[in-house]
Amino acid sequence: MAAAFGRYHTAVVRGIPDSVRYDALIQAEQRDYVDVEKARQEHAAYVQALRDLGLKIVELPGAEDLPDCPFVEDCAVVCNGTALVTRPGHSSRRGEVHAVKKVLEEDLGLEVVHMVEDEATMDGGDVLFTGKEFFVGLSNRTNEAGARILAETFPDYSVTTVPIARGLHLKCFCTMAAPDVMAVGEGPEAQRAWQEIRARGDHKYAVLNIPDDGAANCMFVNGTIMHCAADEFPKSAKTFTSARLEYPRVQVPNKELAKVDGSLTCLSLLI
Ligand code: CIR
Repeated sequence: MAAAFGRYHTAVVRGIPDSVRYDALIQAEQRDYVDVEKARQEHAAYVQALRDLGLKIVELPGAEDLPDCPFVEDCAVVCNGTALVTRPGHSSRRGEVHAVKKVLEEDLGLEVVHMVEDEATMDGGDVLFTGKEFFVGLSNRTNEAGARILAETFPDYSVTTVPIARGLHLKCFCTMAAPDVMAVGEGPEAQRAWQEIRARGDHKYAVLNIPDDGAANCMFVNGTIMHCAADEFPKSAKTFTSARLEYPRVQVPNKELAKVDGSLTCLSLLI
């Protein structure tokens, strides 16, 4: 039986290692160095926001040899009591999945499927679940074989692939802001993805166009929208404020980890 959309009881998060500053993967050619102490403060505010929404927090310790380990979303896709543990697209991130798998299986009692095929890759940041179907970004990190394994793991839902030519993941610029409402960045790649979703998805969604692509990464958790902070994305924060959405909202800071392409969704696995 499918749970109501956006209802969760537990969040898995992971601490920030010092190595995030120099060694985390980046898309930009020039590194803008993460202030690790500030990143930890922002992460704590994010975790507190989830706690305030009623979630139990399970925090894995950060690992210095895994600089991208705080981005736990990429390690698994969790839906209706089953977790598909992924095979991340970048080889430097493959070691992250072991601790995540252990906690999902042993501590949280989920049924775990592990993507082990050599040719399959997937980052959870490419997997958008609407409550009714999945969209999977085909990016540098996620491929067709990964999407096929997702479809086999969750046979109750259709899986539609969306090509991503630029940017890291589908959810970098397209997420669910509320039930049946998609937040989509106004940039060309985001809009292209939205046109694919609209044309090829099985269900209809309203769209909330967000001026900054990075701010279109928001979360709908237990009836509340978690979104970007006004001092980071003034125009986009205003869009969330003035949109006629019938849900309470909370702003969450994410300035530091955004420097290494971290977004709000990527910092937790919601169960
Ligand atoms: C990476 O490039 O893999 C990390 N620096 C950022 C991952 C962000 N993940 C996500 O948005 N789901």
